[in-house]
Amino acid sequence: MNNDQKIKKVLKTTLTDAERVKENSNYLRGTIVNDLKNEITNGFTGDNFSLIRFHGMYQQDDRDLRLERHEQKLEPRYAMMLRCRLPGGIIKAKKWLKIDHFASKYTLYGTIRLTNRQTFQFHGIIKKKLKDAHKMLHDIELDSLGTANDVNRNVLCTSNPMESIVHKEAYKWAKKISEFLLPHTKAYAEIWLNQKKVYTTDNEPILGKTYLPRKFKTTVVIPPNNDVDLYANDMNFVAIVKNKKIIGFNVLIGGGLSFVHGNKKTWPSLARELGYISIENTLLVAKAIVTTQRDWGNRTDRNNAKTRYTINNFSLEVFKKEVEKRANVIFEPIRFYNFTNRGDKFGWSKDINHHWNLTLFIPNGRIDDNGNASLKSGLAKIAKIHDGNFRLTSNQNIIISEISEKNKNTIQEIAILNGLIKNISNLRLHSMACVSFPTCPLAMAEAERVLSFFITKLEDIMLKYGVQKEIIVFRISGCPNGCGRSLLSEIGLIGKSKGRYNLYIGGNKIGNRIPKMYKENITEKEILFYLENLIQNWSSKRLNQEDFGDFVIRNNIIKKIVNPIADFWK
Ligand code: SRM
Ligand code: SF4
Repeated sequence: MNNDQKIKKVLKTTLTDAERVKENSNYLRGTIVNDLKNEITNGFTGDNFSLIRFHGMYQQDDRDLRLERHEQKLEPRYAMMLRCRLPGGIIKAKKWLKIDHFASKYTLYGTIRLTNRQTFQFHGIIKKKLKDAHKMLHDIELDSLGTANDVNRNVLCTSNPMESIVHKEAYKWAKKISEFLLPHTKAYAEIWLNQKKVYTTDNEPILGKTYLPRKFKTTVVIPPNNDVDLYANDMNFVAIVKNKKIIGFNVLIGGGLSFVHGNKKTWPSLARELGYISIENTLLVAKAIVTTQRDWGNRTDRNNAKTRYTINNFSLEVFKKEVEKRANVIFEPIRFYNFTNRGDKFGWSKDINHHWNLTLFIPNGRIDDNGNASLKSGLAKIAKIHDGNFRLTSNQNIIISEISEKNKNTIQEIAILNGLIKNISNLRLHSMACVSFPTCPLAMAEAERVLSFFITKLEDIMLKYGVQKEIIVFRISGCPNGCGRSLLSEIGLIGKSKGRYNLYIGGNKIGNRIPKMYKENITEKEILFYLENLIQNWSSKRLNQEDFGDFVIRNNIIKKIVNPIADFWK
């Protein structure tokens, strides 16, 4: 072996710094407690910056204020984003009032942000108020454990209340899997909830001392509604239902949407089929998949560490065999399943118990009171009189569920008065953007704050060509991490730099096709120019109500991505 080869070998086997941080953290404690007492800075120091993520918080600073504060020789305006754990997105309306109150009183922005993983985030909690935030969550039986960093994240579950018997069961599984895969460390309770230190009982039977190589995402989904966008997730349980009961799951693994601009060793991938398992094997199989990824995942390069890369390194067959061995379960052939839709069903519907459900569109999931609407006050007013639940959807929307007949009209009135029910185009209802500026440190271009601008322009274009009633799944992400799931949209933008994006087209309605780059690094004006041409073309030449994404592929405007590893960069 020559020197070059030796160096390459050493580099290859050098663990990332993230691994050292986990290893040295004493089960995620680090010196967070000391930083909480440190009044010199509003931030966390050294490894603690990364360790607080395991407890569900990210240190951020307001990027709109960065330059100004730098010029004034001030520390950036550090504050934390805190993400709650809410498997399946269900929360009692009465508990919502506490969340609403906390956001108003103790956060810099005064808003609540619904995420596209069925939970909510507070932005702008200063360090001094963090313990109050955790105490408040604890009082309403919630926590933020395992909502960030290298663990299993908030578990998604189909939020459609119409099929509630099966939904109830699926929700139970989402909760069970979430709890089963949680970190066991007592650090969270010790640090945030003042519980006694019990070092000796720390043990991580599933995640291990250095946790997972990278983030890990799970869904439980009831076909035919793919509202959770399962193909973007590492591990998915697709319910197989017989006589209104879930009898087992088709298991799909290895989905993920991020890439790095220019780095061809990174690519998005759709989750792939492993096989069918009967319901009693669910946790065994979940554990086997997670521990295989734990042991086989790449810990030397975080850009190649997610499950899809592990599967690519070892092959799906080999990965499957290992899971079978660890779980002592043999996968059966995949049972028939079919997805027909993805978006939320807005408006009123009745569930199987004859209760009413009202699905409300929340632009970007941002719950605030602004010039156009008082979504935050409106939801709080509803929460005050509503005995049932709020269900957060994977599309950043909210379902007021289990409404009694007597409350129906009052809730409808509150919703209308506060701008929660409006006449909204299908395009807007099916749009989504990630948070991006000003809080996201990784943002390259605006997303949430430009979504409405793009939608308004596209609504005009669609009206001009007579397709204003159609649905096009349109999504924006401020960078190629792809949080807005742009790589499962019919038209997707991915930020390159301020005001510039890559334009992707050719995904489909049900979310099992990755779109391909059509134009690179273009301005907002150029995006609208190209989209107007495409929409005009589609409106006049489409066959039988053909969807936009299908049209651009059938007409060879863009090549279909069949195998993302080979096709994404071509
Ligand atoms: Fe995300 C990182 C926001 C869903 C892929 N994501 C971030 C951070 C935490 C930035 C950071 O690391 O400092 C963003 C915080 C912004 C802010 O100010 O709030 C952020 N991601 C979000 C949310 C809030 C977007 C939204 O508008 O809803 C979503 C929170 C979900 C949740 O409740 O857990 C969110 N992120 C996603 C999704 C979509 C999904 O899960 O369905 C993806 C693509 C799917 C996937 O994982 O492949 C996604 N986020 C990423 C990545 C790329 C990870 C990778 O595989 O390489 C990062 C960066 C990282 O982890 O290094 C990231
Ligand atoms: Fe931030 Fe990028 Fe995720 Fe948007 S896609 S929230 S900009 S990390």
